[in-house]
Amino acid sequence: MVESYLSLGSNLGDPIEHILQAIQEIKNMPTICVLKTSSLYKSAPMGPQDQGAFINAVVLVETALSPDPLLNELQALEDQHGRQRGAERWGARTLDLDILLYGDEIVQSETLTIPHYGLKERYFVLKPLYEIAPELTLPCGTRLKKALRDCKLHYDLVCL
Ligand code: ROI
Repeated sequence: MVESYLSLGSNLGDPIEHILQAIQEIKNMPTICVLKTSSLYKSAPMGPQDQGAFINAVVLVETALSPDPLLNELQALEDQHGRQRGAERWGARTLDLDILLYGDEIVQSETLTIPHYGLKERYFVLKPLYEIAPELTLPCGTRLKKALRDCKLHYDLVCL
C-alpha cells in the first residue's frame, strides 16, 4: 500500500458540489482508501481570467494501485462529472483530479509527472496540502513548509 496525495479542482457548474461529490465517490472506491481530507478553498483562476473562481481541496489516500491505474480511476471520475477533454489548455473544468505525490516516488512518463509539475507554483494546492500534512517533505528534499513560504503567487485564497 502506498500513501498518495490527490488534488481536486472545479470551476464549472456547482464547483463545491463537484468537489464534495468527488470526495465521496473516491471514498466509495474499493481500491482507494481516503485517510485525510482538507477543507475546501476558493481562489481566483490561475491562467486565463475569463473563467469562474476555483474550488480546490487535497486528500490523502492509501492505495495498492500503481500510478497509471490510479490515474485511470481518477480520469473515469472526471469523465463522470462531464469533463470535456481536449478543450482549451488552462480553461474551465467541472472536475480536475491530479496525483500530486505517490509515496516518495518520482515518476516521469508520457502519461504522468509525479510530483505534479505545478505543485510548487500553486498556492491553491500547497495550502490545502499543508493543512493535512504540515510536516511533509517533498521527494526532492524540500520541506512543504518551505515550499509554501517560497511560493511566489499568493492568490487570494479563502478557506471555506
Ligand atoms: N486556478 C485555480 N485557482 N485553481 C485550480 O485548480 C486551477 N486549475 C487549473 C488552472 C486553469 C491552471 N487554474 C487554476 O487547471
